[in-house]
Amino acid sequence: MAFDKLRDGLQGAINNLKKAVVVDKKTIKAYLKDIQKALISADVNVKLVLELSKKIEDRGLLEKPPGTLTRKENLIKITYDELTNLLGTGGEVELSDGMKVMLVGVQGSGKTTTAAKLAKHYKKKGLNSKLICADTFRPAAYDQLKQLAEESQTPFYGDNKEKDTLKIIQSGLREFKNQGLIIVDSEGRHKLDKDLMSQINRIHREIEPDRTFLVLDGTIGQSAGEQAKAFNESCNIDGVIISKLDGSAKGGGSLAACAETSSPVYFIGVGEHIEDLEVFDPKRFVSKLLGFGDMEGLLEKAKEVDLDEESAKRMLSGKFTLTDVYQQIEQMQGMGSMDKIMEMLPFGAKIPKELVGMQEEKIKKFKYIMDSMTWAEKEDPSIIKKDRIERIAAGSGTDPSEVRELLTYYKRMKKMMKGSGGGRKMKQLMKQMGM
Ligand SMILES: Nc1nc2c(ncn2[C@@H]2O[C@H](COP(=O)(O)OP(=O)(O)OP(=O)(O)O)[C@@H](O)[C@H]2O)c(=O)[nH]1
Ligand SMILES: [Mg+2]
Repeated sequence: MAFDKLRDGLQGAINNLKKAVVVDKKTIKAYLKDIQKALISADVNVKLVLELSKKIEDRGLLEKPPGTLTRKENLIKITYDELTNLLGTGGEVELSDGMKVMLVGVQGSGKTTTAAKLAKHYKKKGLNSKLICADTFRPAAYDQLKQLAEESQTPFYGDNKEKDTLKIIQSGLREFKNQGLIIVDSEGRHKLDKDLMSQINRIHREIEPDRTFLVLDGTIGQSAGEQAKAFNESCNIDGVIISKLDGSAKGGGSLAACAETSSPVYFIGVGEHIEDLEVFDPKRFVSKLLGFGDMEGLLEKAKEVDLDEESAKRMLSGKFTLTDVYQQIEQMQGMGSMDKIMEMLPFGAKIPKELVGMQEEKIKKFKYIMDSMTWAEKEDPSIIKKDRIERIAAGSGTDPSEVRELLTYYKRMKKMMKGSGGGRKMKQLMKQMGM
């Protein structure tokens, strides 16, 4: 698999470090050598690797370990921080019905496959995805996307007789009445040639997509940076999707190279099937690389996990939405034992017993359910009526009773936030946060 080698290399470095008796300059040097080797073999640019190890070294030598971390543990935490920085930004992109999304990229980078994957991903989240084939360059493009659209049961528009791409898109938009999340698959060319760029520019001006994503082939490693830069300059992309990371040992290189050009990577493609798309979240990604269990413990010990300030403020103002529940669950997943988490949440001891005993499985399910809700539904769950409950359950592969259970849980939490005990706890929290 794609990141196995990188993961093994990084975890090998950490294991060697753990065995060391003292943490002196020599130990740190040896540790950094291992880290460098792992990154370079994943095709991360040597200059970036050297910068990263310099930062780890400096911080490792100078920094007072936060919380109850030992120096050794802090070195690992610093590695986590710096790798997260190296891989840049990303995370879930909130799209909504009524938006137009355009995919661009060179030939064979994975645009058509990714278009179908995105349609499926956002459909699962409750959006009304639609696909337009705007590739008049490659003869089989129409059939390819049509078939993928059928597979994902997504409405499709294309016209294999029309030669003008712009006309096809305009007809498609008319046919779809500009409703739903419209994903436009565009054509690719051999290289970054002028024709491709001017074609994309022309479509851009006319169609004005709400989001433009560059699809990059992950097997090209660090050369991904050049492409990201070129597309950034000529057609103002909003972010990158890196495909084919399942079969490539160079994934680390392409991720780091995109980050270097300040192009956020939002998704990674990890297979040929339409389900093989993952949201790219650098923090989660790096903690997976370094070993989830280890990182959980470390971050907890460093007491780095603050309750998100925005979220806390919203709660204080009496507005408590499912988005907040979602964030809590996200935090819980990265943080280890439930009891510890409870100590940090503002409602402390007032947490319902059943939640404290809540299994990891259930937490995951709640997350899937919320992933299938729209943003508006998470902000105001009272708008979720019976038919939506059924669709959300279907979209998330859960049972309607589980969706209802989540909604009940939310209502109880909300009530608790309003209660007087909650208020007192809140004031404590406010004080702690210096508000
Ligand atoms: N293993 C793997 N294969 C992928 C992935 N994404 C795309 N592919 C394969 O890569 C090949 C090219 O993908 P397309 O989606 O046709 O690429 P494209 O950018 O639309 O190509 P053009 O339209 O010719 O420019 C196909 O055989 C896909 O099945 C991925 O994440 N993993
Ligand atoms: Mg294509």
